Amino acid sequence: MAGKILIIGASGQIGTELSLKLREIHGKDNVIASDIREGNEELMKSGPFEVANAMDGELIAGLVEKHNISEVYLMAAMLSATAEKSPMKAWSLNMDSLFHVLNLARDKKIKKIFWPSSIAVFGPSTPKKYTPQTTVMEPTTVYGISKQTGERWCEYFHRIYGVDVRSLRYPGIISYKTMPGGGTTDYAVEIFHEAIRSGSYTSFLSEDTSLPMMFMEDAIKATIDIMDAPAENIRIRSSYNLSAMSFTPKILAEEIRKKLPEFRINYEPDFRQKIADSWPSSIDDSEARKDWGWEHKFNLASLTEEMLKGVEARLQ
Ligand code: AKB
Repeated sequence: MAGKILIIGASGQIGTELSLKLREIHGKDNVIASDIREGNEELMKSGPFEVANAMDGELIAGLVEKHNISEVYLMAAMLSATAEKSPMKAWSLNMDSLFHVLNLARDKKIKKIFWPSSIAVFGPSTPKKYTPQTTVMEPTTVYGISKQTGERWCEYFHRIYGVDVRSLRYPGIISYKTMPGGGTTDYAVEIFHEAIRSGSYTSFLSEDTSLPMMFMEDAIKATIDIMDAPAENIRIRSSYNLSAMSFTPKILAEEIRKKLPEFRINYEPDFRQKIADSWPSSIDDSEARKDWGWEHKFNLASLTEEMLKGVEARLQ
């Protein structure tokens, strides 16, 4: 690797585990974690950390120079549910931070960017089942609009300036090390914590709401795989569909009950139901499988087993 890696938004749900994995691969001093707030103990102890606001372009440029950075993973974002409460703030964070890193790459200060998109780029007029890579995209959430716009800009910077930017449309990501914050798919993480802590959970999505989901280990693998793939294999420079499984709260609860027979679930859909209803229920990710060999490992049964084990160990 010519330079070091900078992770912006390293204290978040995906940023934490991505930082840990990249440090394992490249060595701790070659991966600089940064976020507006410090992360959990495991992250803070694992290597260098810089407190930085992703919206401060000068600060980010300064970190790139100071640490001789060649690759940036921009994981900072305001997610779907929180963004609906502060639309302008979400737009500024999600777009400004992206422009800062795209401009650094255009100006040849960095060589490669990873930027996550989301299934939120799709909207109610998109085909809901096995949503194809290229289709109608009319997102109705602030978060979805910002991700779709970001995708267009990534492709533009690649086409016009030759920027090597790579992106994935993440489904809901399920993990136990760091809690997600402000997403619509968060129920699928909360449910495990409540199943172990109290034996019951009230879902903010209805029992039959099917959404695309993925275990964290697979999401990290996909992120590293797309970044490691030869540039010529990355034909899509907006963002790749990515999929592992789809399930509803009811199906997930049934899977949890196989291990914890006493577990109970109630349903009290709130404003997040509308967001979920506007998203695909399953995703066709054949382009990612074809172009750079994407394969997922975890299904509903193995994800549930890992989550119950992981959450239990953390709550002890
Ligand atoms: C959210 O629910 O907002 C995110 C996402 C699907 O991008 N987890």
